[in-house]
Amino acid sequence: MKQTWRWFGPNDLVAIDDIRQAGAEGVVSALHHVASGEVWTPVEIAKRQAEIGRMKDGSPSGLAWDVVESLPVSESIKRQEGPWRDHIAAYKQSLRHLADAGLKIICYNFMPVLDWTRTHLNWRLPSGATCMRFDLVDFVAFDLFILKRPGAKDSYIPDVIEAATRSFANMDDARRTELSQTVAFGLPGSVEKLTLEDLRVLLASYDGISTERLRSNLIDFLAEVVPVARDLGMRMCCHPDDPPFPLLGLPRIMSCEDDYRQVMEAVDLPENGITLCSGSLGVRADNDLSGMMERLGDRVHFIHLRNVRRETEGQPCSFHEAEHLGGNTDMVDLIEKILREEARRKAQGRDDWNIPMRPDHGQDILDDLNRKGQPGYPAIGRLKGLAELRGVMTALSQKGFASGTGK
Ligand code: DNO
Repeated sequence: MKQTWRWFGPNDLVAIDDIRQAGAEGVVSALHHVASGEVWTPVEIAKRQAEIGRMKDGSPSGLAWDVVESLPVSESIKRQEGPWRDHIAAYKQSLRHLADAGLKIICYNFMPVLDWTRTHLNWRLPSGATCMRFDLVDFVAFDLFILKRPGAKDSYIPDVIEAATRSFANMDDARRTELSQTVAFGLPGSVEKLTLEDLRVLLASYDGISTERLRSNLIDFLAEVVPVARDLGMRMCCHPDDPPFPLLGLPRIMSCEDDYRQVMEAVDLPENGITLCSGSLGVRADNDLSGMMERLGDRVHFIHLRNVRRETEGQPCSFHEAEHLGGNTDMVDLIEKILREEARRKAQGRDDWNIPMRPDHGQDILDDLNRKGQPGYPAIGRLKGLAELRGVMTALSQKGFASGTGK
């Protein structure tokens, strides 16, 4: 695997110098300042490449922009409403500009309205470290009593509604505001920063859009853009829903193996691929990550390695972000399956055998706790995650797993 690191651009509190010192071999980035539906221009792309290529003192960083995360898909495209055809044309144009600049791997998602969502950004662990958490009860409290979504009560079982009612009654104003901002205002990388009113309007715009309709809109989008990506020698890779179950009455269509299988088969080209995010998919106990890597590995073009600890059973459920080798996903087994896929590609002479991965998220530890950086993306927590993952990768490779000669 090529060890990469997500960088949010010049405003990121983690510098290119830090990324280099963490031992990353490449960078994942996006033009977050360009609105979805607009074209990414060659000038802006080149500017970001130059920023990645230099350290603070002007010396070369030795790092390049390897993966785009994300080239956002507009809400119009997801709903097939308004200027969606223009947005698809703009998407193709951005792909052409990115390909001209040498960028080949494009991550995107098809989650309506909200990208990833949590209820706590700094949840204290017994060690004093903090992590992100999704507490179903608090999320339901947000939905019922802050957002006051019409029909919200029908989405949840009575026990959860009762717990949410109690939880909301016990929250002080500061926690209510924090919860509201955490859920609705967008986390790093999300395209929109929404107010509650924006959120209500956007949710209403999905009235009548069923799961099947959203899936067919995704397939229509891919049928347009994947052939373009293919001609340009690029690979698209869809990020799973996070969390991987429906939220706020919205459909979610990339939450499990069967979702991926349907979309991969509908546009059956190798360039129609997957971002295997172990943290997002790992929230569901019925997602067998290692099995997915074995069965769908051929289409995996980008990997996020992260772990979660489920706190309740079933779906939807509560969970928090665990250490990279802790949590419910057997990370060693998953890495072994990835290394085997890489060995298989190498044997076939494929030039995409070195799959880019990034240590996804990280707990806030040591100086991270004082820096107040981007939620989920601290310097030291991620550095620790990368170091642990690198250790597993190295150990397995040296024992011959990567060449398929291991047990
Ligand atoms: C969260 C991220 C997501 C991801 C997008 C990809 O940490 O993994 O925001 O970047 O969903 O399109």
